[in-house]
Amino acid sequence: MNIQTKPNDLAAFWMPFSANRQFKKAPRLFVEAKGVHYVTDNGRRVLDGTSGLWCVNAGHCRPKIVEAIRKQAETLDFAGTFQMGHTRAFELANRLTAIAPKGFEHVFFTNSGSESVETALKMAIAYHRAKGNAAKVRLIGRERGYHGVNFGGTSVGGIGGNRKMFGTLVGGVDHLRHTHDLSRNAYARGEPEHGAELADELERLVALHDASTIAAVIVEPVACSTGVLIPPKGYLKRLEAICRKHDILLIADEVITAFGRLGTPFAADYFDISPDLITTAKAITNGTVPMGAVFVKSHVHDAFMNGPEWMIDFFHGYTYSGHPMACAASIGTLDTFADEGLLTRAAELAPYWEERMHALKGLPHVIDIRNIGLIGAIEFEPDPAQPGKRAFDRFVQAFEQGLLVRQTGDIIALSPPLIITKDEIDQLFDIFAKVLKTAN
Ligand code: PXG
Repeated sequence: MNIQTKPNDLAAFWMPFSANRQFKKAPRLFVEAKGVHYVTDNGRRVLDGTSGLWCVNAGHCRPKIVEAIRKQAETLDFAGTFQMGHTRAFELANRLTAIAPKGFEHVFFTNSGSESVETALKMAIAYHRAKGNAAKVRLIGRERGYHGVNFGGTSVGGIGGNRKMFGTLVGGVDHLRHTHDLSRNAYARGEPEHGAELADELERLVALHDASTIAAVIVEPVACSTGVLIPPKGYLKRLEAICRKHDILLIADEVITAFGRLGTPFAADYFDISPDLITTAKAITNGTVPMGAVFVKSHVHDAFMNGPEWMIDFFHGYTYSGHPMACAASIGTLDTFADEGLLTRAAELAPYWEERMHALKGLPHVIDIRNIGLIGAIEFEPDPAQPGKRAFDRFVQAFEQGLLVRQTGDIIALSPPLIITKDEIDQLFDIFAKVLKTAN
């Protein structure tokens, strides 16, 4: 059959989380990338202020990762991991547990952040059942949380727009209040002062549902997708303590924060908390090959190892769990992180980043600026007639001026590759300040 394709016809691809009609009228297309830059289809260089979608932590097209993927493709293209194995998956699991926070001795592989979340939620419920607490099935998320788009993740997630079209979602889920409070914390640098007491919301939910029915609490240490909500000082430790008190598993969703984004390998290190499960994806392969991983503490893992030895211990997994290409890409990524000290580099850049972020204060319509590690967000006063439009216009204008930023609601988020230099940070903010000064 002779299939005629039109390479520039944009109709067939229904783009995810996109304004398809707007995009297809004025497309923004990349054809190449290197280091901290993309190149558009008409040859313009665009500074990547978002590490792709928060995933290209080591910068684009890095040689060790490219070579690892190329070599793997010609050596072992695919081997499953159900009742069989291949050496790369075990090698990678050991490499990952070596950099994980204390106590995380096991890794369960998935292919995305959404799958890591589903895996962790199912693992939490199954863990309690395996321990004889079969009534501990409820899941607690948080308003404005984002945990991917599958049914479990959408259910524990707390972004109204992501939920409302999809029926009743998964039952037995409740939510903590979010921690965003501009009246007390606007223009905070790093962790805001006020709001640790919001963790006590969990006690309220325990009083309502009883601890004997609650399996797990899932939160992002920093809630990035919803516009970078940084936890108030002491909040996460307080949440952790309440979880411990009631035998509730704490799941830290580190799909964005793991692998150096805050200047420590994991956010659990940064905030000095010790969750039971950590969900990851994105930068685990520097964004090159889809992969996710759930980091699991021994007490959770070991609870599954009580049946007959020949029997499957956890009835869950994906065809591509521990895919050889993803494993190779991740090993190349970890080598690159280690060679260049990238898991802690954000800590060195953070003070400079913070200064440049907060210098945007006072520009038109800006109502808050916040930062942590190599993450930042600028919040705009919404135009009441068109909420979200103000930030969307600034995102489009920044792209036209050679800078990629990420828009959510009336917030612009920034998260450049961890290899960015101070000069490039200057370029980023020079472009963005110009956009903010000229946009209406
Ligand atoms: N958990 C968290 C905390 C995330 O940030 C997911 C789960 C889902 O991961 P996958 O790989 O299934 O997409 C995410 C994803 C943005 C943006 O610009 C954020 C995400 C994805 C795309 C865009 O804020 N986070």
